[in-house]
This record gives sequence, structure tokens and C-alpha cells, in this order.
Amino acid sequence: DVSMCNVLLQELEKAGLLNKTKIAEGGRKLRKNWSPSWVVLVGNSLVFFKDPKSQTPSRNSRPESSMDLRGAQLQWANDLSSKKNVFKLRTVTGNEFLLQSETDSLINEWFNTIQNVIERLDRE
Ligand code: I3P
Repeated sequence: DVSMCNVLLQELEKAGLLNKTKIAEGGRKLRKNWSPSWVVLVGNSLVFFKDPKSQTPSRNSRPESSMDLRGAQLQWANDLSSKKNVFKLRTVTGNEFLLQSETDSLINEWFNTIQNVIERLDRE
């Protein structure tokens, strides 16, 4: 509906394709499984969708997962991967994700945007 679309358009801060792997769930370490993910920053959350290129077109594109950025920790984490341009996000509940891009400018934009959201939430 139109009003919901307006809300989403207002709150949509950023969207794009990044490589993603979850490395911990509730503080418990997980095996890495890198895959391209369509990442959307909307309101206080990062929402992850499957790479649109790797799935058949569908109107029912539910998110794979999402994370609340309130209280989250963000840090560069090139020591945690052989890939370049990697940062780590940790939720208050102990879920940890690595996000990566081969493009320096793109990963820097994501880092700065997410950091701004976390800092804004910290001040609230
Ligand atoms: C992992 C896979 C990951 C790699 C990870 C490997 O092997 O190659 O890409 O992480 O390294 O263990 P597998 O497919 O057998 O699970 P990076 O690409 O981020 O280096 P790691 O164990 O040193 O984290």
C-alpha cells in the first residue's frame, strides 16, 4: 500500500550487494559460508536478501535474515579473513557477521553509513 511504501522510502538509507557470512550465533562460533547478499539498511536494521541474480524471479522475496543495529559493534576485521575489505558486525545478542566487497569505495561507504546509524542509536 502507498503509505507503507512512503515509510520504506523515507527510512531506506542504503542498499547494495555485499559478500556476507555469519560467523557466530548467540556467541557460538559458526563455520564460514560466504555468499553474495543483497543488503538493505532500513531504519535501525540491516536486512539481508538472497542475491537476486542467484534465484528465479519471484514476487515473494522474503528476507533471509536481519539484524538490529541498536547496541551493535562495528569494526574492520581484515585479520578474520583472507579477503580484503572485511568488517565485522556484532549484535547485542552475540550474532556476528562479516561483510566484504572488492570495491574499496563501496565498503567504506557501508562502514561509514552503518557507523552513523549505530552512533545515532547510541545517542537516543
Ligand atoms: C573456509 C573457506 C572460507 C575461508 C575460511 C575457510 O573453508 O575457504 O572462504 O574464509 O577460512 O575455513 P571451507 O569452505 O572448507 O569451510 P575467508 O575466505 O574469509 O578467508 P578461515 O577458516 O581461516 O576463516
